[in-house]
Amino acid sequence: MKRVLLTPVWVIQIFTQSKSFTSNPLIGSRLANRSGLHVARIVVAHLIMGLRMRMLAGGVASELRKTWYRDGFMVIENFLEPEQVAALRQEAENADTEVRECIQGDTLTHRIQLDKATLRGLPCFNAVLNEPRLQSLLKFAAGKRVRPIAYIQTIKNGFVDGPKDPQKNLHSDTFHPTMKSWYFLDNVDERNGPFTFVPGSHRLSLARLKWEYKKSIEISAGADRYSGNGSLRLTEADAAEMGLNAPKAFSVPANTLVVANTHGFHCRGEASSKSTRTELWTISRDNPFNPSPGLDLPWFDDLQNRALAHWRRHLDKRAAAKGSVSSWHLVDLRNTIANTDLNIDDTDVNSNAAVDETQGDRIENAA
Ligand SMILES: O=C(O)CCC(=O)C(=O)O
Ligand SMILES: [Fe+2]
Repeated sequence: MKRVLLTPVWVIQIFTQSKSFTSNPLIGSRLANRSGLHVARIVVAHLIMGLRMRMLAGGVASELRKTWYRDGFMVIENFLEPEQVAALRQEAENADTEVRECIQGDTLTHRIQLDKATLRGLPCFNAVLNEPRLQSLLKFAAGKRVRPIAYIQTIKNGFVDGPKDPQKNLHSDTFHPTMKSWYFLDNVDERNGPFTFVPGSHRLSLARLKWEYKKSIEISAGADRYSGNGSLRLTEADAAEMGLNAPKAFSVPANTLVVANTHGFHCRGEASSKSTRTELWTISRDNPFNPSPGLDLPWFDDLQNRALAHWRRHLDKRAAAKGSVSSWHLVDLRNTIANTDLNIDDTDVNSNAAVDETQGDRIENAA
């Protein structure tokens, strides 16, 4: 009965950004993927998102555009004035607001969601996020006029005992072009785990499509949890099979902006010691089958942030009812280390989300 009721939802999801092979039996159908469903979704999504990026390319320097299309990333050093960097650092350090934490392997990720109310208390972050130069780059890269969701994010490498951080394995976030950005407030190098990207791996070569076809059939028959969620992992043999470039680690000074199409293969580089990395981080994800890049409406931006915050609180309550905490639980920063024996309800990683970012983001962070 449940199957009958859910079938129309599963069919509709094929035409959205839904990516999980495990929660949608059509997306995860061996027969459908043998017939080319996964590959067809990739090709159509890439064509549409490519057009959407071109619609928003106007305000972006041609050199940057070229590297974006060719490499799948843009890097701008010395993005802000030194006084702005110092002011942002101070605001990030003193921010007295809600902090959420996700524990993955031996790494903690702390996030402050930069919604309207929070930004009122963080005027420097607010000013930077409103810079047209930043917004036009992010909108172009995302192929979407709606502003990305923004956070102050701190990665805390080696802060808990645990297995390897799963974000440190090369992966593609999802089957379609999608944007994330990092504006680093710290110097980044092998000590604190640089963002790492395989140049050109966002492009659809014939070899990539063959690999995706083969993988989609394999994953439909059962796979590791992350690939099953639609974030395909990359092994060395896979990279050789597709003739991919060597991964490039972004060891960059503080005050560098990195924007990446995380459909391309990427990971967080290994960190050589217990260390932290703080950044202004943004994510934008959309239905890649919708040809419209949408509109930048402040009320809609506010609404998506509220919906996300609401969803997180809902997951908190649901986990609390089971005597656990949600995978992105609230933390008292003065007490971070005491959090390591939490009972975490990570079933929320698979639950349907009210906002696209919520689902993509949580699955990413399980990625
Ligand atoms: O933090 C990083 O360097 C990359 C993590 C990652 O894979 C992601 O945010 O999608
Ligand atoms: Fe990722």
